[in-house]
Amino acid sequence: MAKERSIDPAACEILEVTESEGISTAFSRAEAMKPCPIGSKGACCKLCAMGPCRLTKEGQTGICGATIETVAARNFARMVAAGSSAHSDHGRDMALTLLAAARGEAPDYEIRDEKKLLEVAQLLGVQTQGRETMEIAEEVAEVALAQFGQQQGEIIYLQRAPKKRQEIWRKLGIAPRGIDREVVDIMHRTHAGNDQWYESLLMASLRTALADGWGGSMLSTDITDILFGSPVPLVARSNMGALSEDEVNIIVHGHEPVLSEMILVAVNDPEMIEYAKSKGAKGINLGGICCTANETLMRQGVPTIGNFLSQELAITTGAIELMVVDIQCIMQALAPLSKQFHTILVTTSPKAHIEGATHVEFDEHHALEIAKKIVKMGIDNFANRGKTRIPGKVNHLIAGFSHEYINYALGGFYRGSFRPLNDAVIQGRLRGVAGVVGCNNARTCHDYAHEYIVRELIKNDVLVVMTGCGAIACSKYGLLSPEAAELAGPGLREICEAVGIPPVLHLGSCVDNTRILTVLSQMATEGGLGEDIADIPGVGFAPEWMSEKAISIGCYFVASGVYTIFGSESPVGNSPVVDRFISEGWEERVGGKLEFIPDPQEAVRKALEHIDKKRAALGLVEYDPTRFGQSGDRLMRQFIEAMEAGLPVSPYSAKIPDPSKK
Ligand code: MSK
Repeated sequence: MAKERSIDPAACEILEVTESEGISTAFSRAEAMKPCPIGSKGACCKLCAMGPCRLTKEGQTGICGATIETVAARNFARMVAAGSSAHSDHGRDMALTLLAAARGEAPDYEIRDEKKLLEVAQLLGVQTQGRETMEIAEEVAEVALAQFGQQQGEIIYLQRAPKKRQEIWRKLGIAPRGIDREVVDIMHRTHAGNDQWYESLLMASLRTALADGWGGSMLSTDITDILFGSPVPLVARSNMGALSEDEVNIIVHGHEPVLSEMILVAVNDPEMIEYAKSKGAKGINLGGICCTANETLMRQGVPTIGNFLSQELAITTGAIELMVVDIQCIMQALAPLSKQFHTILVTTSPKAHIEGATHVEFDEHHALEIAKKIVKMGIDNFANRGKTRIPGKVNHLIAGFSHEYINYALGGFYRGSFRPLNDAVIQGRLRGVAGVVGCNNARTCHDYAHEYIVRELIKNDVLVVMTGCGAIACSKYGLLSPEAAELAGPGLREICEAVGIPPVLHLGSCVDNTRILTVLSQMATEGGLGEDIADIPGVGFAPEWMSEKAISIGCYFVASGVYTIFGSESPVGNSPVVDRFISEGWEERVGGKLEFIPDPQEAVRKALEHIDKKRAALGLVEYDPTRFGQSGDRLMRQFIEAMEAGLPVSPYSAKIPDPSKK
């Protein structure tokens, strides 16, 4: 049974325990409760107290007369608004932290990437010459925050998109005016008795999603890099085998690195380590779950213990003293589950309380002090640890790519900028590019679709970039390691060997999908692949999506011109008209389309067909893998040797972090 629920051997091992001991998990609950067939396909309207109206019969309307098209489109639009608000509010909190740091009110934070600060300042129109770093940082934060409340005009970052793309947005009237404004616009227009034309609702949804992708989320990524450093590739570990039998295990889970970076500082404090030893532990071991894992993984090499569906399983190992969470993707079930073990669950965000958890409110003005208090709680709990069952499964990956690093790596080893990447596509060495992102979903086999799709794409010479829980999934199967080049098609393998990169690049957390937008934008402006993102032979995937954030992400990719494929059934499936509009209708207008394809094989087939169609439209040579695959390179060897030795070295940066953290 466990093997049908997950392809992750560590997860399967723990699922056997939960099944035999009757411990409730998302896996068992999904089995016990089938999804509502009306709500899951967008046919239930509960926007007013005359309903809920369930439109299950041909031609049926709600009490107010709303058609199935209106109901499905309104439900979809509200998913976009909720997803956009979550990611963008995360971006706002990053900007507020930058502001506090710049004003000297959050002394535990600093500017770790000054170069990025200056780049962002220039993009935001902030004067840099003759000014102190903190003065620039303060104005960058203020300008960023003003983007949220802006009422008119356009958000600044739209200018990062290719000119042709910007014109499309303006012509269609979907260039976002302000980040918060677009979210409120959707909530207003979906109130009973307002916008009741599915086309209008769905085009407005694209504008809101753009405010997230090219606004709140993009600001979040940039400001996070400024505060905590832009990622540089490093070798790290993945899966539950990275938990320690003899150290205090502390897990960070959620999304905002404002918390997790301070917890990391606290666990490395010599006083804390000594304190842990005084309690009988050999030290303190930090691990991550979900996107907080991605944040600390890509910048600091902190191991990822698992993705969304691993959060309960990690506690079931009995080896976690304390799990500290902030925002998003945290299951309420963690609170009762942690009581069955010795784990202390600590919530920290005023926006994310969970009944039964211990709440220690985080405040960036006293960040380290609070982080130490939380770590101490974990250490004190070590004495309560009972029987553990840590699965001995661990994989290595290279994390921490960014558009800046891709640019640098290709430039450093080749001849500059994105030219080599574009040339590889033009010559057919790469058939195309793909972004595979998103969550896990207990309605599908854990990690299966991620692993299958990515393996097939690289086999077909498609370079893959990944974020979020999808990236964590594929790291567990070795796909983010240089050795995975052996699974790649001959052209992609040749590039991996020459440049020293894996065929699947880790680009960060789910908020960092904006890095993919920037990569695509730079490819489009580099030349040779058309003038717009929609011209590039590329696709987007969210094979195991579950969150409203994923819907917003999918929509901003579509609005940017990308063919985007989601797994599972369509959430607007009960309205064929709306389902067709988000595919064909959007494609006619913005060049990108959204399709829900539950079968991963069919999804890959359609993706490759699309890539080939785009190649043909550009007049590129037909993809022919037999022309490539004759090279090798020493850099690849170095990576493999480093990983075989279990060293967290980064041949890129020549930085050798503390070996005790291996
Ligand atoms: S954590 S939104 S389950 S990717 Fe970003 Fe993972 Fe999806 Fe949450």
